[in-house]
Amino acid sequence: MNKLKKFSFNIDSKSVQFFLIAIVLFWLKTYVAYRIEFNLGIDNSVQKFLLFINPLSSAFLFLGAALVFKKHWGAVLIGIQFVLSFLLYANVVYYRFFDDFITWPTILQLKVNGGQTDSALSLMTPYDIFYFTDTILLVLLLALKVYQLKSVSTRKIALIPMVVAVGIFLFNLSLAEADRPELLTRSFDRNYLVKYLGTYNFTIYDAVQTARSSMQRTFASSDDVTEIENNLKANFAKPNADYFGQAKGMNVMYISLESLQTFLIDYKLDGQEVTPFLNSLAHDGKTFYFDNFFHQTGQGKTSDAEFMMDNSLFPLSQGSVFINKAQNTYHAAPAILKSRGYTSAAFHGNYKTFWNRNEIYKAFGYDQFFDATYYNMTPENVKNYGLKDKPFLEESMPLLESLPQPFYSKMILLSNHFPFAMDEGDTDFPAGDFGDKVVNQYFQSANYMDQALEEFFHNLKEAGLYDNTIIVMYGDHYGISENHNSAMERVTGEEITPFKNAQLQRVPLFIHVPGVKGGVVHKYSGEVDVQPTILHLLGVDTRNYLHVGNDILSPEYKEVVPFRNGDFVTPEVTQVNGVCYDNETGEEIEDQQCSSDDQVVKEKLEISDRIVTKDLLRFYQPEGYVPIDPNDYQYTNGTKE
Ligand code: GP9
Ligand code: MN
Repeated sequence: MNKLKKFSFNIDSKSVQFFLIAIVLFWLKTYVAYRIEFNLGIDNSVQKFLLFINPLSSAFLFLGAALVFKKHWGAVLIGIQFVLSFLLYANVVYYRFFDDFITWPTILQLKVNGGQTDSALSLMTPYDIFYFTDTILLVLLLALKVYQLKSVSTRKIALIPMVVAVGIFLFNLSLAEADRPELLTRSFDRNYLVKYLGTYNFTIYDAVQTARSSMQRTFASSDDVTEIENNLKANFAKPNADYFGQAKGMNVMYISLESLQTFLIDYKLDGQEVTPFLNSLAHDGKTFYFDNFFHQTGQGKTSDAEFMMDNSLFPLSQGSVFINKAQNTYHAAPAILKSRGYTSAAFHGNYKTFWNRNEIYKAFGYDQFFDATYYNMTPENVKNYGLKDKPFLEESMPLLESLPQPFYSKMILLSNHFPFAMDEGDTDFPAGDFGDKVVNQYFQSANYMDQALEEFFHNLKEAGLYDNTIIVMYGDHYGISENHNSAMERVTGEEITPFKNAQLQRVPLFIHVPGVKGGVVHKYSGEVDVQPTILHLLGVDTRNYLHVGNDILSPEYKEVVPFRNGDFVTPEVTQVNGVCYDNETGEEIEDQQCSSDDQVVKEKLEISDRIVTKDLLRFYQPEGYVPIDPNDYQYTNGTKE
């Protein structure tokens, strides 16, 4: 009780007033900046509310810290206020140019590049003084002696604003997590983190992530590479002589089929095929269709799949490799092909910061990134995460045609994304009737995607691109999670056991190579294997690259497919959570093969993790590879108004 008294009586009311004025000014200023400077895509009232309260916890936390400096707390508070204002303003200016928030890696890089003072100046206006008015006002209040602050008698007084700050922050975070689950673990997008947690908290979060990531790489050296190199070379599957170089000089186009699982291929709902176009490719004998192909993604979902397609390395077991390891050195397909005369481009109807694509694409060597700013993002064209597949693919055609050939490109589709809701008029396909809205809608949105693809293929043929382009289409990850197992039991007519669930992680893979006979390939394979398969078709030997996947078409390809969580499948057995199942019966078995495959899988994942977390490719120069410099790339849309 005595202590409490001390708290309440030893700070005079004038000081409390001054402190609260500082808090309110800082709070409102930050909120105004959020509203007028940043395009945060606020789409519901929870998000509106979160945006309004999120500067408040930072205000209490940082400004409250000034009270630790008993005598000079007023001056310290103004100092802190100024530093925070400067941080906010730096973000405002940076955003005006880059449509993005500042991150620690970019600040550190700025030091290396010497910064761009001229262009920064051109982004400032005299009105920007607004961002410092609160600091100026506080200085005036003290200088003109409107407030004469007394020193606080105990440092412990600072605990009060700290507790308030933590309270508000936890409230804020719980609302944010409810609106956007796994916000911090998956982290998705800087825009989201700022929208939900605010710029100041984002800077702290980013600092922790950056520090963790750079610690992991600090103790690595070129010695770490030798063992890995030996292992990967010993396990290398040499190219198939029948296919090697068959597509030499051709364009490459990947199409990421959002959330498409293999069970939909040839599936009929009420007698109607859900994906008639893809089904026709699966059976045309001209396209390679892989019916035992599995996704190997972790929390980074779409971006993890992209990571594997470009790098033939596994994504991280936790968090997103796109976000946490964007500063690494990579030997990605766009960079490998660059020295062979290829131009590369990524196409996606969402904004470039999502999954930190605009940063990591630089490390992969993508020349161009056509993000949402290049498309007509009208309300009727947009659903869920971005542009619907039909307008996306249509509007991509002229952009694609503008690329110098040969090109390496990827189209990342979006419409078939959880929760698979469609706008009226976009589908006349029947919904399922399985007692689960998400599952029911899945058939409609997959059918929409299938139609979009058929139109796109038609346009590619019209444009003369079809005959000189390898087209690779893959389901990026599952669409229907285990939460929907009871509806899935009705869809598949089988009980979804852990074994069955693993089998459901099949996603379709199609590879069309002009002039090469295709057919159904039953080999058990995964996303990490696609890159060497395609590079070999293009006549690029991948023997000297530190890539963990192998060419699926090689006669030496070994059919053991690791999942990111350490489970795996082979043509004979499936291991889930350490339990081995016989593929034919689905029954648990004690199997010698399972334990030796388990070793292979663990080793493969471990090697990949070492390469990625320790950033080992920076110590390794594959023979014939011309390194690229990420700093040479920038994805700002010059044509944007
Ligand atoms: C967002 C899109 C969807 O840009 O790629 O991401 P997901 O949630 O599937 O990872
Ligand atoms: Mn996805």
